[in-house]
Amino acid sequence: MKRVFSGVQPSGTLTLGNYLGAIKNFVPMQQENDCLFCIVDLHALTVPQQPGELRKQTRHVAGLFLAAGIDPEKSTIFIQSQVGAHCRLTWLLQCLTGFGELGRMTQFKEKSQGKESFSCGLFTYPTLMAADILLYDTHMVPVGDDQKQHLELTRDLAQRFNSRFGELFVVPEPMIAKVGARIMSLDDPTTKMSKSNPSPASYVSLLDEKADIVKKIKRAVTDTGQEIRFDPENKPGVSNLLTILSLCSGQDIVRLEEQYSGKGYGHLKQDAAEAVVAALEPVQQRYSQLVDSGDLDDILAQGARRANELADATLHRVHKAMGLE
Ligand code: ATP
Ligand code: LTN
Repeated sequence: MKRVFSGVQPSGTLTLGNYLGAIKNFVPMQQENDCLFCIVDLHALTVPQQPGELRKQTRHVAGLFLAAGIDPEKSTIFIQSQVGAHCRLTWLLQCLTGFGELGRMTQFKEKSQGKESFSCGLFTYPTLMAADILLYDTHMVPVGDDQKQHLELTRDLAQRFNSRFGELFVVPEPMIAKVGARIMSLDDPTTKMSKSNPSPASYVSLLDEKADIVKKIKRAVTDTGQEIRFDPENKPGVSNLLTILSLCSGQDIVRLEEQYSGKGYGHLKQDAAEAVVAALEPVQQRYSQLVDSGDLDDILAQGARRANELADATLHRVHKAMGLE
């Protein structure tokens, strides 16, 4: 059995981008793999968070994992801060990471750009992510396209550690979907849809009401011209809607292009909106049943127990290899 690990930050209400680019792809992986899905609250702290909100959003992500189809009987769901080994391995990895390596991370450059001040945590974020992954002997990491560079650093750190201290870490492979790995903002299709975007018109939240979803998609920025064709470079808005429609309806993008030949953007928007509503409806229904039930606490406690066992065993091996024990 292969080990799968992925994390989602409780930094806001999850978006359609998180769902199509990551969480939806977690579900089928549970059949044949040992999966761990983590709510990475320590990562969320790299930018300011309001404590009550963070607590609420952490439960929210756990509830959405379950509502999206992650089965706690098959997979381990846990909260990062409940497993102390993540921080302890982060320090050890930081001592193997070059300052320049972290300075080249595009997510850091984007998130720090134009800010008067930002935390050291924002800078060292990728070493915490590497610790998350390496603690569990992870083979595969399903993520969106934006995490590719962080995964490369994780692989480099695993290899660096192994060559200095002996083969200890599994070198993980990223799993990035061919379609949907980068869902774009609705109001600016040249930037990634992000839950931290201050403009709610830029994203569909997984808990948006039907009328809001329709309104947001109908107002999505499209491109000049009238042709409906998949061409992310020249037609980013239309290509984003085609991607969303394809993933929510299960239809191939090439077939959709044929189907919309000669039709206007209005048709595409209407159909994309309906497909998103239909895709999210079952998730929203399950979420409302789950979030207030006590089951969630039990699932998270059980998840933390298993994660702590696995992570402590790895940390112990790392300590021995590095001369700390
Ligand atoms: P933030 O906006 O707060 O930085 P985020 O939504 O970009 O957060 P995460 O919550 O950590 O980041 O992302 C969880 C998963 O969703 C990751 O695998 C990430 O690659 C994926 N993801 C995030 N945004 C998109 C998107 N627009 N399209 C596809 N996948 C995405
Ligand atoms: N950095 C990721 C979230 C994340 C993650 C992980 C993803 C933290 N730890 C481990 C996969 C594996 C993000 O911002 N999307």
